Order: sequence, then structure tokens, then C-alpha cells
Amino acid sequence: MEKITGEFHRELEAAAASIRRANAVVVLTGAGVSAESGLPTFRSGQDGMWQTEDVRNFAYPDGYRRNAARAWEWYAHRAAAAARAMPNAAHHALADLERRVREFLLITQNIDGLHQRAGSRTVLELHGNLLRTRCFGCETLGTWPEPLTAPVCESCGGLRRPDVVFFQEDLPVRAMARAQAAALDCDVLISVGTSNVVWPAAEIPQYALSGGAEVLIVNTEMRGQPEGNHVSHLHGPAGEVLPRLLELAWPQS
Ligand code: BV8
Ligand code: ZN
Repeated sequence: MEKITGEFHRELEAAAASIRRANAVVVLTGAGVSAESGLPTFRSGQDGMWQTEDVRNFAYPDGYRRNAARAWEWYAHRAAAAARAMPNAAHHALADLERRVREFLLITQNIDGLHQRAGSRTVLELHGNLLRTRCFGCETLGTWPEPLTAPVCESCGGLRRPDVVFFQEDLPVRAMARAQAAALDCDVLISVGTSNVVWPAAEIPQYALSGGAEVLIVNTEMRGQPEGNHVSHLHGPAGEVLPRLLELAWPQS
């Protein structure tokens, strides 16, 4: 984490006080929370996945259908990497936070399942879950086949895909409605490791601000992040900032 300057320490202390006082806390996470588990993010750093692979060919319905075999293999490798990855200190800190706060909701854009493996219980997956597969035709759910078979559905012969939300596909309606309502009602929203560019998830911090909440941004890069009187930027890797935040909020433990 950046050298703990006086200013940064004061920001952490103030953020910790907001969390300790809060009755309802909502957390919104993105790929940055899994970066310290070794999973590449989409748009940050040199490992940004979208920098290497053409997202248009794999993560859009038409692109996926056109490149089905390659796209299926790309997702199968990402699913295997997610299954091999271990939750990091940020995931564990968020599971700990859930146990300490009266009302808590973790909303994630991530599809790697690491929050659940770290013990988080109320997890809302806005973009689906990479560890499940689904059929474009009959919606039958499944898990990854090993070795890589062609993505053909055994039930209807349709095309199989990962059970994730592609671009130009709607997010699960009930999950999004629940996320917006929780953000409107919470006292503190903590945004962790998201570039805030993918809609409609990117509007969730705005719901929290319009509901009068404090918004804490935990990120290694603050460009493009919400700003304002009720927004605090906690600059640093989530795996270091979040445990520190909890230590300050509940020092005895
Ligand atoms: C939809 C699954 C209706 C697939 C994903 C309004 C305005 C502009 C655009 C749109 C709009 N409405 C709709 C759109 C289009 C589109 C969109 O938002 N496009 C953007 C890119 C311009 N949205 C959609 O299509 C959504 N659907 O709106 O349906 C519709 C119908 C028809 C036509 C149009 C619209 C669907 C969105 C879901 C897409 N699926 N993933 C897959 O993964 O393969 S999105 C993908 O991006 C991932 O799910 C990911 O979670 C998500 C967001 O990215 P982040 O998680 O933020 O990750 P990123 O790499 O960007 O950032 C990492 C951050 O971590 C950085 O800030 C970095 O600094 C930080 N970091 C790095 N290391 C650390 C760290 N922070 C802390 N600690 C560290 N160690
Ligand atoms: Zn099918």
C-alpha cells in the first residue's frame, strides 16, 4: 500500500468510523478485488484481458456464436483459472465485514465465485457465474466438461455458453432491482476494484449518493471514479486497504 501518509491515515480513520457507525453497508466489487488472487482484470495494468483478447469476438452474443469453439475454450480456461485461484485478503475482509454489520449486501460484477469461497453469504452476482454453463437454446444449466468438448447441448443440440451476462444482454432483473434498492437505502457503499465503466452496474454508486450514503472507493487507480463531499478515495490494493479498514473499525479483534 502507498506509504501510510498522515492524510491517508486520516481518510482511513474517517472511513472506518463511517463503517462502524453504519446500520446498512453495501459493497460493489469488480475484477480488481480478484487481482491479488492472480486473476487478470479487464482494463487495468498490462494484463488487462480485454487488451489481449478481442472482447467483441467472445463476450457479445453474436461474437460468441460466430467464434463458438474458440470462445468456449477461452471461457473454459478462465473458469479453470477461477477454480484454481484462492480468495485473497480482500475477499476475506469482506466476508468478515458481513459478520459485523447489521444489514449487509455484497454486489459483485465478478463471475469467479471467489467471494462465496471466502465465506461471503449475501452475494448478488450481476454478471452471472463463470463456473456454470448454460444453453442458448433450452437454458439447461451445467458445469464445465473436461476435456474440452464442442459446446453442443446434450438436451437440445443447441449451443452451450458460460452462464455469464454478455455485453448487450440484460442483467438479471431482480438482482439489479435489489442492488439499486439496497444502494438507495444504505448508509455506506464501498466500491472495490471496479473501473466503473460497465453499465448499468456503474450507476450503483450514484444510487447510494442520491440516497444520502457515504461512498468509499478502494482502488489502485482513482481516474474516472466518483468524486464529491460524500466520496472518499482509499488509494491502494484491496488486499491491503480492506483488512486495514476493518482493523481500524473494530480494533479490539
Ligand atoms: C445491458 C461478463 C441492455 C462477460 C461482463 C450506457 C452507457 C454506456 C454503455 C452502455 C450503457 N448501457 C449499456 C451499455 C453497453 C454495455 C457497457 O456498459 N459497455 C461499456 C463497456 C461502455 N453494457 C451492457 O451491454 C450490459 N447490458 O446494458 O443490456 C442493452 C441491450 C442491448 C444493447 C445495449 C444494452 C451488460 C454488461 C455486462 C457485460 N459482461 N462480463 C465476461 O466477463 O467475459 S462485463 C465485464 O466488465 C466483467 O463482468 C467485469 O466485472 C466488468 C466491469 O469491469 P471491472 O470489474 O470494473 O474490471 P476492470 O478491469 O474494468 O477494472 C478493474 C479495476 O480494478 C480498475 O479500476 C483497477 O484500477 C482496479 N484494480 C486493479 N487491481 C486492483 C484494483 N483495485 C484494488 N486493488 C487491486 N489490487
Ligand atoms: Zn439446450
